[in-house]
Amino acid sequence: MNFSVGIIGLPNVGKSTLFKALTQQEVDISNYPFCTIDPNVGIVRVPDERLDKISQIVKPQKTTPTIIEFVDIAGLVKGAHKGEGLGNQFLSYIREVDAIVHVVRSFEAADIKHMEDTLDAQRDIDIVNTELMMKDLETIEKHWEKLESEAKNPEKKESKKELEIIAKIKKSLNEERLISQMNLDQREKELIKHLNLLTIKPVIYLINSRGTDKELELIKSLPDNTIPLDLKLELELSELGPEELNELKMNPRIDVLIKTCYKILDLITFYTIKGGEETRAWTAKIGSTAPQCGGIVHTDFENRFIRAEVINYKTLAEYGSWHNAHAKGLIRAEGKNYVVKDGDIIEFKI
Ligand SMILES: Nc1nc2c(ncn2[C@@H]2O[C@H](COP(=O)(O)OP(=O)(O)OP(=O)(O)O)[C@@H](O)[C@H]2O)c(=O)[nH]1
Ligand SMILES: [Mg+2]
Repeated sequence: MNFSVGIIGLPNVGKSTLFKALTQQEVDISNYPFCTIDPNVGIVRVPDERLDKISQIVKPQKTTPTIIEFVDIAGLVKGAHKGEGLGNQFLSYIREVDAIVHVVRSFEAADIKHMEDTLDAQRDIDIVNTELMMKDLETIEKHWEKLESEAKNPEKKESKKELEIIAKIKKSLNEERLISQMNLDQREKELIKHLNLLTIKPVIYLINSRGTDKELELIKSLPDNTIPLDLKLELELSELGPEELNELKMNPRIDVLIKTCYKILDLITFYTIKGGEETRAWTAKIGSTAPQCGGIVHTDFENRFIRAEVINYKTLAEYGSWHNAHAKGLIRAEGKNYVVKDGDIIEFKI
């Protein structure tokens, strides 16, 4: 199962710099606004100490990490929902991603043009969020009339429920609150999924800053899921090998961002070891059952599922070898209702 994360924000704030640091792809990061027009798409290996440890224990021929997709989207400006700047077209790219990294400039650099001329992280966040909310309101308006007439039909109970949720969302958006801040439950989210609303997606705010006192002053009252990161430095570090990093005593911090993406997307990692041939990490939604996770690996593992043999990473690491864990009877047989836990190592039996 692959999940994708869209990188958005005002022009010239460091979105492509982040994309390049994450993916090592050669993309244009020239110093002018609207440098990116068509989206850049790249796959990033999810860093995972547990996978490394399992590999040390199992010693497979091959180790395969799980991946996450990042999409670097064009900068957006005030009035974008009405077609300002590069206009509306970029919004369709945001519709397709599962989560958003919203890059906000908080670094000082006289030579790099800021669309709003001064540094003000909260103002910039509000500009971008307002555009997304306006677009969501527009989507809702388009859908409203049709839904309202459907809801009058007593047989269409779902339409009535949907109309109620949408009325609630409209109120929230008009009060300048993102849908993601509304605590909708899973059923409500399902009912309006087809509308592909933008502000329902979970967001991480990435404050692009060197972390000087003055810069940090600007980010004191920002929302949850805010990560300060110096993207220029991260890009430089991403180009160095482990030895050079060691010499400089520097550690890249970009992994924090990838891990936070997992957190906001409610994802877990499970592992397969395929008889010692290949140790591999996989991604699933929290709450997935054993057959559902089987289906991520191979359709047969879902359709012809009999049982799963499971040991959690923690237990395996404690016993230090597959053989010991097996001998002690620590590999459990689980049935089709078993909810897979983060860190489970699974052998699917069909
Ligand atoms: N000083 C400094 N410059 C930065 C930093 N991050 C990015 N830049 C510079 O800012 C300029 C724009 O960076 P990009 O990554 O292309 O910005 P973008 O958000 O993708 O811009 P658009 O595609 O035009 O929307 C480049 O010259 C970068 O080198 C930073 O942390 N500090
Ligand atoms: Mg760019």
